[in-house]
Amino acid sequence: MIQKFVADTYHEAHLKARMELGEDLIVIQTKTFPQKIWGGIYSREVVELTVAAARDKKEPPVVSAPVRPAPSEEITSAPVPPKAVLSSRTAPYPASSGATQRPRTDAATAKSHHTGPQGLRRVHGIRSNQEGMAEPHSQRIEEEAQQTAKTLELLDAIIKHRNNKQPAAPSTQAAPPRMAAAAALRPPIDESSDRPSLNSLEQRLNELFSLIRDMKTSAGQALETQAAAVPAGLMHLKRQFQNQEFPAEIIDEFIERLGKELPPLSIHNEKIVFDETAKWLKRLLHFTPHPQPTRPGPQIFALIGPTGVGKTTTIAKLAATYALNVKDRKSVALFTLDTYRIGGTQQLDQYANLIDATMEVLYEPDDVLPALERHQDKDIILVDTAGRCPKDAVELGNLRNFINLFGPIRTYLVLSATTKYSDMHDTVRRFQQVGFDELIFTKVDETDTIGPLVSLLYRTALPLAYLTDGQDVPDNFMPASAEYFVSRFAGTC
Ligand SMILES: Nc1nc2c(ncn2[C@@H]2O[C@H](COP(=O)(O)OP(=O)(O)OP(=O)(O)O)[C@@H](O)[C@H]2O)c(=O)[nH]1
Ligand SMILES: [Mg+2]
Repeated sequence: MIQKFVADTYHEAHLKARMELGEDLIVIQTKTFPQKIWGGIYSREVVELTVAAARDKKEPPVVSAPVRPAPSEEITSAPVPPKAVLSSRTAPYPASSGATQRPRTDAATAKSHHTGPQGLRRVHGIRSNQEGMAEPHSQRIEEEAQQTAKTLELLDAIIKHRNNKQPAAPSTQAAPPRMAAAAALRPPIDESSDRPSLNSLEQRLNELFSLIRDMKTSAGQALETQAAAVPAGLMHLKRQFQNQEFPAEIIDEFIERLGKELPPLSIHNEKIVFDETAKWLKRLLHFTPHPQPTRPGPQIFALIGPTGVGKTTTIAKLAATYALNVKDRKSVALFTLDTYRIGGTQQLDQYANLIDATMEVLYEPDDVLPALERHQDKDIILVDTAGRCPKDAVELGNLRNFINLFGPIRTYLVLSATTKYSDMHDTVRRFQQVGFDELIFTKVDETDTIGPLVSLLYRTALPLAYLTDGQDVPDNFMPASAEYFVSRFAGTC
């Protein structure tokens, strides 16, 4: 039985169809068109679904009919099992596990078996969600149409595959692929009742199950052959990069470069590839802890960065490494510009007391020069700053003006290792407005993967000065080195 349902949204039309025809229905076509309202003064876009019912809603299921094969691991893990094919035709958006996935209220409805008032309430909720989306109505319908087209393409491929393996019925063979796909879903035309139609449909579904299983097996074999073509050493390395969450584009670049730069014989041996890669990374990345004084007078260091990344804690650790170094003890003064955050100055004051250093609070630009004059006798001056949102260009501009007042100064951009790669990259780009010389990575203890950190160093070519791996002051602080990353990469620390 084929029927048309018209409603404001796809969901409403689909719900109407389910209320009318039951759950076993197939959407044959989705169309939108303007419908005149208010005596033809305005028009609005409506959705029309053409739907085929597999059986009468009121008729009980046919017990003796062939049913779906019992779920096996192979079938449930198939890329697009027939059940999914059918439901993806009815789902308004393609299912996706990506971060950009839409709110899946639509999928909830597609799975829902509720009809009547309860089902209706759910759909109203979804509709208001949709209306809140920026995306225009017609674009959503277009996505639905694309999804349907993709499903049909898949079915075409399945049917071609079947035709290659075993001659199909003459009617299907003669039909063009798109029609053949539709024919695979359609019950026979000469049905005299709904029951043979259901039997036929379920039989076709069973055929599709076994065809998809075949396709999955041959696709798997093709992939294995392809993998065999990549040298074992590089293949293993690629998996290590993936485990360490290097971004995909960086992995491709690394593997390509390494394939060219490593000695040809080494790329088949996992151990040699690893050792050569470690050497390669050491040459490529820059590590610059403990700068040597370049002029007389105090060396001035400032830490800048987004909020809460650990700037103040790291200043305290850095101050302690200079002030508590028994072999080469330095006199240290701590300055803070963080009068913005409640408790910002007290936090640094407590750390200053711990290492017996002087602390100055600089409230405004005019405070900078007198404070510098008071501490000309110091070896090291460390300047703490308030955390700034990387997207706040005005605040970043103010910070730059303040920092420029110090004259020659070494500035570190502090980044938390728990930040995702794209955000770190963006922060680096935006803080270039303030200006900085090196990076510090904090909170490396809070992540299992170093891929984003190494990738950032590789992509920006910025030097890394220090790493911090815990909250304890003065511990949990270390000069940056290639060895640290290599041993984390090897999983030995
Ligand atoms: N696990 C871990 N926590 C850290 C590390 N460094 C700092 N923290 C913690 O991170 C939190 C924020 O540290 P702060 O030093 O106040 O950060 P901040 O960047 O100065 O913050 P704002 O001044 O507010 O921008 C505190 O709870 C610290 O103990 C680290 O290496 N590992
Ligand atoms: Mg702070």
